[in-house]
Amino acid sequence: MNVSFIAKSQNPIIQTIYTADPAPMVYNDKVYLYTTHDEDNSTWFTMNDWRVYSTNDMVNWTDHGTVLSYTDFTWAKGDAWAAQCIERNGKFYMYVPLTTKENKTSVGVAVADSPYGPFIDPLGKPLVQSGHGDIDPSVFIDDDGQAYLYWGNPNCYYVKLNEDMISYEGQICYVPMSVESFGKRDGNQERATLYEEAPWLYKRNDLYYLLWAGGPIPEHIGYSTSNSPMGPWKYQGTLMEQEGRSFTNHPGIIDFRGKTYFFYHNGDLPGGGGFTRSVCVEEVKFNNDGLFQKMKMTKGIEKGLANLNPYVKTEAETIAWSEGIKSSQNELVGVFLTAKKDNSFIKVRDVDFRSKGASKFFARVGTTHNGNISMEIRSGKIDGPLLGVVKVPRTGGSDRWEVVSIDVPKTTGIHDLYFVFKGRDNTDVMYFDYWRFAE
Ligand code: FUB
Repeated sequence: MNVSFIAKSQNPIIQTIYTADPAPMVYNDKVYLYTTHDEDNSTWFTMNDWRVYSTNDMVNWTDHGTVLSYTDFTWAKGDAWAAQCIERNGKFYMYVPLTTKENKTSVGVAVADSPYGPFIDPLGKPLVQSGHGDIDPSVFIDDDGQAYLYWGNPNCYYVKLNEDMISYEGQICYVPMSVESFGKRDGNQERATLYEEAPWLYKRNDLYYLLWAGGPIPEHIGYSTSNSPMGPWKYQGTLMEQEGRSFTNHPGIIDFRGKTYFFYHNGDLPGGGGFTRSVCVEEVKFNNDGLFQKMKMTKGIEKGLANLNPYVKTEAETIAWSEGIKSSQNELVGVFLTAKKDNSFIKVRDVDFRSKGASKFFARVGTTHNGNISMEIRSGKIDGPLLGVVKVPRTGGSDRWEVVSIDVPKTTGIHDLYFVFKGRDNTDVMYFDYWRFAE
């Protein structure tokens, strides 16, 4: 990968682990991104848990680790596939598909007091089961307070959720799979329309949008609109054609600080593919009639929405771009980074030192190696001006840490920062938990 690509890339937005099935949520002027997690080297949808990331600026993303696992549901045997979380009255409801111990697909729900969890299963059983293809739940609360749960492959189902968000009213409804609603699929007897899976319900200016992954495989993203959250739906075409080395895709869309963002996944990370996917984001543009302008997969958001304050503790896992880094978590420090090899690095965008300037740097680090392990702090580019070098003490493991401090030349203004990890001939070079600058 050459330096100019590094400088410009924001997509995929998570590089430290494989993530898929993005489910963004806006809460208290911040974006939370719930994802599924493809295990490394997967050759199937081997997925055990759900993760959450957050951002204040759409370019630096903080990894909050695993928030829920299929093992948190006593009745489930696996398949932690595409989920979505929503807030109501200060509680967070996460709708998840799971395979039951009886080998049936189902949708469960878990509740938390915070977007970071811990989430618990209030029912001790599935919330809803149609008997066929109960995957990919998507939740939406309309302006009148009525909540809807959509899901399903190859059928598309919905229920009206009760106000408690953990029960529903009436029967499971089938969305009619008509060509007018979902477009025509050629030559497939089983599916008459383009609808495959992954419904996502969204509203803008009184128009309801149902986004979905469309077939035949490899999937594209299509969408339909309606004047009601229950349809009837009118097919409006393709939002994003198939591309990006993954045979599935999955839509998620939010409004945030006056802009609209579309999340999806592809296989674009090194080692990526259909079972090792990565989440990406693009800004959405609308036509005057309210329909989407078709979009392509790009290198991502070019301009962040806010600067980052370096004078407060920043988690090492707040990252705009990284290479050669893995994230893990433990009881002691929560989520932390492991620099896997010499010259691996993370980039943090738009760090605002202001006019007062920084002259000290603190970081919590560790390594198992003796001597010659260091972390360079550079500004602007991976080989940009050197602000300092932290010599990393041998702590003995990721369960033992030291806070180190160094003086740095007075640094003012706004810069991208690069933390470059040095340890020639070593693997798992060092661990990095947090950093902070001071005057
Ligand atoms: O991630 C597993 C499955 O692949 C999801 O449930 C589908 O939407 C597709 O992305």
